[in-house]
Amino acid sequence: MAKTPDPAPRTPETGTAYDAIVVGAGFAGLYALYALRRLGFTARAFEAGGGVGGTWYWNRYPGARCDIDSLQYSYSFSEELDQEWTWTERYAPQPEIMAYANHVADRFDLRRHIRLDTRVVSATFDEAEARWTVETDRGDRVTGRFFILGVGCLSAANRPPFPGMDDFKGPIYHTGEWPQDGVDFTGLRVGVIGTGSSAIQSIPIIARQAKALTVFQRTPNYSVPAWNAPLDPEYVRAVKSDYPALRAKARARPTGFYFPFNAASALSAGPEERERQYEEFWARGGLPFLGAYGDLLFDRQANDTIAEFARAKIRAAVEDPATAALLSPDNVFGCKRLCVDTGYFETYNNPHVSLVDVSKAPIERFTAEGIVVAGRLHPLDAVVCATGFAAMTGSFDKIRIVGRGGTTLKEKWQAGPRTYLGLTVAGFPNMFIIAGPGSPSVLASMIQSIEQHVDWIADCMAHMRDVGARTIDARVEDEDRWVEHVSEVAQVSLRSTCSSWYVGANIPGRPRVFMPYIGGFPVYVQRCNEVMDAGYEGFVLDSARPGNAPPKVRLTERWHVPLDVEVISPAMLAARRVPVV
Ligand code: N01
Repeated sequence: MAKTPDPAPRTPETGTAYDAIVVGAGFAGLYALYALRRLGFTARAFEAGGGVGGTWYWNRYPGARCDIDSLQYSYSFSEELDQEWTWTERYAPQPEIMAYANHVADRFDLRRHIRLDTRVVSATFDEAEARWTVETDRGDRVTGRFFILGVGCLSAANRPPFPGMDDFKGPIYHTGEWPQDGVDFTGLRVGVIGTGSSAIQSIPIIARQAKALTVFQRTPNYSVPAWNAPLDPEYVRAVKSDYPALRAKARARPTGFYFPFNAASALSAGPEERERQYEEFWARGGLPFLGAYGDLLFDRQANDTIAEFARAKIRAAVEDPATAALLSPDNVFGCKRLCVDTGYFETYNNPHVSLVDVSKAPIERFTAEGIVVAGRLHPLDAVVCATGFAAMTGSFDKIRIVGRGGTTLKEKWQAGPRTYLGLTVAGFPNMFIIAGPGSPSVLASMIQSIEQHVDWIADCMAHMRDVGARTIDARVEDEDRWVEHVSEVAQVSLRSTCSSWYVGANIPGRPRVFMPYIGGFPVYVQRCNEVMDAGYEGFVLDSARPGNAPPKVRLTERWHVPLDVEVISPAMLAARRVPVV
C-alpha cells in the first residue's frame, strides 16, 4: 500500500491531567473540543491524521464528495458559522469539506488542543483514581476524568489480503487512505476492486484519466444520480435568511436531514402513478429518492417496485446488455447503503472500461503484472482497493481499551457491539462514544448525530460536576435492554436482510449484528432526552450527593424538538416502522 511520510518529531506529553481525552479530530472531535471548552472543561485530542477533518482527511480519492446537501451536511451549533460559510455546490467536494473543517478549527481556535499525527494505542480506567490513562504511539501518557471516542464509523480500512499483493510491481491504493498529494492515472492501466460508494464516486473520474480501467465487481450496487450542480446564490440566500428553521425541520426528520417525503405506501398507487412518482423523485436525485414512498424499506413487494425502476435505469444507461445485466443488483433496494453517482453506469459505455465479475470466481491472486481471476490475468499498472471499512467497530479494535476489572472492550464486544444508547458501555465508566454502534450514526446525517451526542455528553459532564459525581456507568440490564431494542427495531426493516457492512457481513469472521439504531433520529433523540431528564435513568452515578438529581439542560436544549408527524406518525411509531432512508 502507498506509504505516508513520517511526521515531524516532537516531545511526548506525559503526566498532564485533563478533564477529558478525546480521540479523533474529525467532525466529532472538533465539536467535542468546542463544546467541552464552552462548559469550562479542559481537553486534549489526539488525531492519527496529519490534519483535522477525520474521514474527509483520509478519503481524498477522486470524486469524493458528500451525498447529503451541503447546506445540511454542516455544523448547526453556530448561527454565525452558518452565515459566514458559503458552500459552492449542492454536494460539496472533499477539498471544500476539508476547507470547512480547517475553517472551523481556526475560527473556534481548536488547534491548540489537538496533537496531530498521533494514534491512541491504549486507554485504561484506573478504578481507585476514577481516571482514564491514555497512551499514544508517540510516547504520550496523559490522564482524563473522561475518555471520549470520536473515532468515526467508517475509518478502519478493510484491506482484503489477496494472495501475491506484495509481488505486484505497481502501486496499490485504498480509497480510505488516499495519498495526500493525489494520484495521476494518466496513461495507466488501472484496476478498481469493489463497487460501493467510494468506487462508484471514483470510477467515472479514474476512467477519464486511465488508458484502461478494469473494475472487479463482487456485488452490484444500486445508485441514484446526484444531479450535483453549483448552488444558486438566490437559493443559498433564501436558506440563510432563516437557517434555524431548516435546521429545526431537519432535526425532526427520521434521518436528521430534510427533504420531500411521501409517507404513502408504494402499493397503494397504480403502476402508472408509481412510475410518475419514481420519475419525480429520481429527478431530485440522491438519497431522497427513497422518500418516494413510506414502506419501501419495510415491504418486499413495495421494494420490488423501486428496485425494478432502478434496474430499468441501468438498462437504459448501459449500452451492452450483458454489462447492464451484470451491473444490475437483484437484492433489496436500499438494503446496502444506497450509492449516489455522477455518470457511473454510463462510464461502462467507454471501450477502455471493462467489468469483471468476481462473485462466483473470486480474485485468485495478484502477480507482478496484474490480477488473476478464473485463471485469466488482467494486466494492470496500478490498483485501487475500494474495499470499504471494518465498519462501526473497526477503529475501537485498534485501541486497547480496558475498563473495570481489567475487561477489554474487544472482549466485551466479541459477539458484537454492546452499548447503552450507543453512547456508553457498561463497565467502562466515564467513557463516551460519539455516534457509536447502537445510535443512529450512519443512518442519520452524520454531523447532526455528532452534535446531538456531544451536547448530551457535555451536559452530562457538567451535571456530574454540579453534583460532585466522580463516575457514571451504564447498568448492564439497561444496556441489555437497549441492545435488544436496537436489534428488534432492525428486524422490522428490510435493511437487516442483506449482507452489508451495517451487519458486519463485508468482512469474514465478524459477528452478524445490525449495528446502527434504525428507529429514527428524533425518536432516538427523544429517548436520550428522557434518560437525561429522569436524572440519567439506566446509569449509576457515583455521586457525593445522593440520587440521580435532575440535570440542568445546557447544550441539549436545541434537541428538544417535536417529532415530524408527517413522516413519523403514531401508527408508524407503534409498529416501529419509522422510514429511515
Ligand atoms: O465500501 P463498501 P465504500 N473481493 O463496503 C467490495 C460511506 N461513503 O468505501 O459488496 C472483491 O460499500 C465489496 O463487495 P461486496 C458510505 O456510507 C460515503 O465504497 O462486499 N470485492 C464492495 O463492492 C458507504 O456505504 C460516501 O460483495 C470486495 C466494495 O468492495 C461506506 O462509506 C462515499 C472484497 C466495498 O464497498 C463504505 O463505502 C464513500 C473482496 N475480497 C463512502 N472485499 C459519500 O458519498 C470487499 N469488496 C458521502
